[in-house]
Amino acid sequence: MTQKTSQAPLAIAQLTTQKIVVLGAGLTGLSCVRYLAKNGLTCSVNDSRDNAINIDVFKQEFPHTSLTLGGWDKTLIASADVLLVSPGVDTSIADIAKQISKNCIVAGDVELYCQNNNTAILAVTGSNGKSTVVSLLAFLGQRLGKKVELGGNIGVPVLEQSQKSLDCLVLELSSFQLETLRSMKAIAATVLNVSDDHLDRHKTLENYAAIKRGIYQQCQTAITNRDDVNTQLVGKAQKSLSFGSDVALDGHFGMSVIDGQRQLMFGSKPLIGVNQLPIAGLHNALNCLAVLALGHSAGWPLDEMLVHLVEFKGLEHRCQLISTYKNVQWINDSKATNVGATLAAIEGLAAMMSVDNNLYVIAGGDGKGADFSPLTNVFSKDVSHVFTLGKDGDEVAAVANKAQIKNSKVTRIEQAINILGNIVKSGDVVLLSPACASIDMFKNFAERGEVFVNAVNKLSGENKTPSLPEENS
Ligand code: UMA
Ligand code: ADP
Repeated sequence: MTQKTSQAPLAIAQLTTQKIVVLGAGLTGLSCVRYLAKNGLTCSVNDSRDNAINIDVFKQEFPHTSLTLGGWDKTLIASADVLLVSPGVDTSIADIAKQISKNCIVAGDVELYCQNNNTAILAVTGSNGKSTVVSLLAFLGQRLGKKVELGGNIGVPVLEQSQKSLDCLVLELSSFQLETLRSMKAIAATVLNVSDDHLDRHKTLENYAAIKRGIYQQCQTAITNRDDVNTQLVGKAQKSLSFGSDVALDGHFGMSVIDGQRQLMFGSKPLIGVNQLPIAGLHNALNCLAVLALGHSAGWPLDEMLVHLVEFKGLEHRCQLISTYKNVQWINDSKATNVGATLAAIEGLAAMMSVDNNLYVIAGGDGKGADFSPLTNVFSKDVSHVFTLGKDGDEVAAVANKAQIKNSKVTRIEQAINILGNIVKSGDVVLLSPACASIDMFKNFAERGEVFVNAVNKLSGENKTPSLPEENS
């Protein structure tokens, strides 16, 4: 498949004579249609699912746009000069790949945005931590009085931000979005980490990591993670800097232990104690370093960022402390939908715990074909007991058996919480970190997290000492 060679073939002025086909009628697809319509351009939309969208609602908003549902329209795809592809649509499948004409431009919404906007971009990808990092970065930018907004995989299609005049767009990018992106010139870009995810589409970890590293193309500063070789820059960027959990060289971000306290560092300058950070765990300390590196690359003063860093509240369902009932930390990490996230949560929390206390983990769900064996060592080293549930709970149990730790099968999260209510002691930690998608038992990870929170609240509520009736004055 060859691409047209002109500098900005997706510039609006170039598109007026082109036949544009949008694949996928979800958030991204509709944002493309809306953006094109605002610029006086028409297109056709094709979605392979029957009930992808309410046709009447679509026709009301886009009366001049044709819509084909219920299968890939091969003739339509073959006729396209430009295919705008939604991230969830895999163009390598035969029904699409075989139809794409020789000169057709295949691009995503972010490419369309970049060819038509000069807004400064700070770009973030990685297998885990993207949403945390972009949210904290945007929070700091806003606290510093800048017009900063979030876009991309976090849930706001980038073209929805295209009408606003911003100082900076903080962009979360998935591997799916990076696959069709060529023209982004970010002020700074980072790959936070790479671990197994989406291999059903990208096939190998090497391929997936290479797609992620595509974020560095044409960026001014590439920000890499010294702890993760898969994030390293191959080739050149104008500038590069790094972060990591080791001691930092001058001009880079790292960690050192000073007077017994682990500190975030910029070169030899201590920035803030890890125990003062608003989000827990070593993985979140690394996330904070990535945020500081990104902000620093954008010229935001480090001292000012540090003032506001401590005000960040963290995101729901990501290693979120939701109760201290019985002086136990009850932690909701329902967003841990892959093995890498659970590994980070266990290692990060265990590093902060006394050896006398127990870490209890609730895990399992839909493993998406992942290999759970990387959990064996941390289970054996850091975890006392695993409660397994869901479609692939038995696979998690097999790893717990190999690690020679206690494990119990439960059918519901509430059942695990009720058992835990009777066995936890002061100083212990209970962690919901499934290492799996939630789709086998719940609508999404948020619903799974809420079930955990409600079960803990119910347990602590039921066991509260009844308050005395108010005295009459
Ligand atoms: N569709 C088909 N055939 C397919 C697959 C999808 O027709 O084979 C259609 C669906 O019927 C649906 C539409 O495509 O109508 C959905 O498109 P999409 O899956 O690309 O989803 P969008 O609604 O456009 O949302 C996408 C991202 N979704 C995915 O990457 C799967 C959202 O990330 C993102 O927030 C949004 O664009 C805005 O940028 C979600 C996600 O799950 C949160 N991301 C993955 C992740 O974080 O792991 C990558
Ligand atoms: P993403 O947007 O990449 O999915 P989130 O910030 O939503 O990332 O976090 C997803 C999961 O990954 C959560 O379980 C969280 O605790 C875990 N996590 C966050 N940061 C990291 C990191 N740097 N390394 C590994 N896991 C992480």
